[in-house]
Amino acid sequence: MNHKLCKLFCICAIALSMIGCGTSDKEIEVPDLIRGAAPVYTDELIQIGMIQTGKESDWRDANTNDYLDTFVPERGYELIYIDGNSSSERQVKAMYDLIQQRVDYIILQPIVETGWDDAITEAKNAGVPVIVADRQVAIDNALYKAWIGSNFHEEGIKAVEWLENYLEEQGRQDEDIKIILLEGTQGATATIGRTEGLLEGISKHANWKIVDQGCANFTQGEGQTYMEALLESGKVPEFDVIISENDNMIFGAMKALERHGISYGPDGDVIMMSFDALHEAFEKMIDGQLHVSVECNPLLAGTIEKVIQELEAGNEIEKKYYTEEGVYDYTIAADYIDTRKY
Ligand code: GYE
Repeated sequence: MNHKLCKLFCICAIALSMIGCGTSDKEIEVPDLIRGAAPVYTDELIQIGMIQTGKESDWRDANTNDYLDTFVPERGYELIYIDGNSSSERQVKAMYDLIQQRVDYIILQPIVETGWDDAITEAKNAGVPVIVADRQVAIDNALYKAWIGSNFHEEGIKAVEWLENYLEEQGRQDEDIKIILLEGTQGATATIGRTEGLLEGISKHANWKIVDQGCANFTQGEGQTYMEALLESGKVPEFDVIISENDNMIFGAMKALERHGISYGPDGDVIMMSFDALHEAFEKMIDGQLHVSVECNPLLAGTIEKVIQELEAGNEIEKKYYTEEGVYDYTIAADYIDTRKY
């Protein structure tokens, strides 16, 4: 692949001189299947098949845009983007299609961890390298090249630490604290890791209690309908905290609270916590509606591109690459909002 490398090097040099015009955080409509058009250099581009989960959240849109901005012909790539449309079956089928096309690499962002044994084994046998990103797959890691993403368990722990500090600052550390936990898609690493981290931390406080725990699939619509159904059922007459496993679900929950006349956020009663740290979450923290968002970085394509370049050069790579992430609450949101990239 030396000719590819040389081409890539030249293209990267040009692309680097253009940095600043390439990325956008704008939401764009992503067609179901995109083939990067590269009429002149097609046979020299590195062909990448990318299997996305779907369009369930704003985090996901930022993540998709990052791939579309990074793996472009000008940088030496042809991207075949496949939207999994929130269907694991569709994702698995896409994997077999890409193996058949003999793409140079498959980037897989699985919806759930299970069900990948046969498809990834097939890719390995066919000599098509698979890079897993964002969520993980529950298989022998020798079957794929590397995984790139967040430490979701650590994110859950950080959320609990924030709540401990906040309650202490408010002098409420000995109060009974009733928590509603809104979970993401079941079987997804982001849900598994965050839930484990949260439950581990929460269980250390005898006076904290989870009064309701349920799944809203990471979407704003389900966050709202879940919370509305819960409030209407009267099952949970009192609660102090809502922890939502992503920003979009808590935005939906906010609408439900408003409809029921319940005040929330630093300017209200209910303590509101979520994950992702979207730009909109910063706006809501500044507006006094959200207390904290634990960061989860969707911009993974740059690291993946480096991994691919190492593989092209025949170099050793790591098995796991974790992204660095912080915790942002309403007291500091205004200082950071202008630096946010998604
Ligand atoms: O937090 C959520 C998205 O897997 C980290 O999936 C990702 C999660 C993210 O839909 O907003």
